[in-house]
Amino acid sequence: MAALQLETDLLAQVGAGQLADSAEFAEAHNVDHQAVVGLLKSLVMADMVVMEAIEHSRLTVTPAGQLYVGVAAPEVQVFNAVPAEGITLADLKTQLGVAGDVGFKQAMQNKWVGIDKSGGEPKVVRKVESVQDTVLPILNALAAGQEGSLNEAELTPLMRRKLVAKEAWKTWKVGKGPCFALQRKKAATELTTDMLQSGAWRDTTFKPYNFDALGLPPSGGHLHPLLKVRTQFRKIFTQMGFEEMPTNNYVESSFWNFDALFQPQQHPARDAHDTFFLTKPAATPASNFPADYLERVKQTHQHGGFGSIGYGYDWKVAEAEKNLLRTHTTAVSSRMLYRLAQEGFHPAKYFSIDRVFRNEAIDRTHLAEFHQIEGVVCDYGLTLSDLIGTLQQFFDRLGLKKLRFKPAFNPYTEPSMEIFSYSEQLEKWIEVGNSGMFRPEMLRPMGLPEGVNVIAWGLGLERPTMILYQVDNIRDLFGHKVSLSMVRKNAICRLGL
Ligand code: FB9
Repeated sequence: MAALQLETDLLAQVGAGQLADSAEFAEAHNVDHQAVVGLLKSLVMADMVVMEAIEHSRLTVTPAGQLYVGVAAPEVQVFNAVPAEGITLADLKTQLGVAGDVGFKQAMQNKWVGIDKSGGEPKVVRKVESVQDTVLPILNALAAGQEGSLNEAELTPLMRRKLVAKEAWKTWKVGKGPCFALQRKKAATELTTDMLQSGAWRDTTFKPYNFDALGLPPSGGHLHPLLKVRTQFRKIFTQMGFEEMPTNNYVESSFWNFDALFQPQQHPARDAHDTFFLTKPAATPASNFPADYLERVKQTHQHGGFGSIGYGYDWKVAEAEKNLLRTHTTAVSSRMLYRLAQEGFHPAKYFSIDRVFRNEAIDRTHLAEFHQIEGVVCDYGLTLSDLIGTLQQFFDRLGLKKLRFKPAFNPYTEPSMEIFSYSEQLEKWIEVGNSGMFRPEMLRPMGLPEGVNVIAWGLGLERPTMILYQVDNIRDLFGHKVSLSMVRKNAICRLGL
């Protein structure tokens, strides 16, 4: 039946004061009761009618109880299935299925059966001669809709056994509302100049503003949590006077990624087990590297200098030419420090936050790529305490007040320290990064003046993001398994706030 016709009939009945029960109206018009309720709600919104709830409830046999209607109560089925010599519980359950399970517990409770352990295997045996099925008549009566003949005492235990349940629902008595009319006047949704000029606005019904309406959610972009945390880290670095390094080159040469950092060519990190080497373009011709600087790097690796004995191995330019996916943004720091030396040294503070790639085992917190955050401070006479002080400044802004340092080793820093902090959120000490003083074997060949020291530290972007956004597995944060709704709905980043 057309909605409008239904509305007209409904308003006519209300007008005649005869809409005592919305269910009867739905039945009479052969429409679903929910449709009538929907219509009523919109008429209430227009103040045309008022609705008064009529509570209904009835007891029905649950789907679990349906199994026994017209058969026998499960406990009776069990009793009947127990032969004089007894039966194992397993056989009973095989024989009766669900009824066996449910019935056995109840039959035990009714002390109709018991367990006889005297023989080998425990047997279910009868403990009474006969039983009377007081449950089946109730289930049958209910299934037949004869609820009236039953009393609470009989029903409560079956409700507790979830064989019977109370079903409650509402229908509505409908009366005239303050703006009742037999026809719904199309409520105007806007005040137009014509209405104003003609004065028609005076007897126009306007659709009431629904100030609770949420309206369309503002569409717009959504930042991935990693990018929100990155923004916070950027803010912290810029607040501390750091300048961001250009990191827009995932592909790097071994020269800037390893050799410039005084990382020896036979270092384990330099083989394909740890590093993604490129096949095309496989190499960066050495002519792309500053020749004099390349020679100094070679000499330093082979013979040392600047107080170092070097590694004493045969340094190969071919190894340095190999292209790879950068394993750390420290490769960018080496380029920046070389440029700083070439342009004429001045104290500087740099930072980088971008992707790095490591051919490592993937687990809950590690992928083959992650975002490295790095801070570098270069100046005359910098010491380890400057590094520790700077780290306290930096992590303090992350809300990590208490730091501990553990001696560590990096090929390009000496001394090196792993950084640990007490996370109030996780209530434990966690590793929050690594740091050190860049080696003179790295800095001097670049041309950085004697006396200039460079302190640096690094951490990941993924771990803080996982902790802040309670993401347990890194695959749910980064990669093809990420749910877009997580990106759409993730909260503001409160790091350092
Ligand atoms: O980020 C790490 N942990 C971390 C950082 C912040 C944080 O904040 C919480 C909100 C409160 C929580 C945790 N780590 C470094 C520690 C571990 O997660 C570690 O298991 C994984 N590390 C990555 C490398 O994994 C192979 C994190 C990544 C890392 C480690 C070292 C460096 C950079 C990134 C470095 C460096 C460095 C050293 C000297 C000079 C220059 C750079």
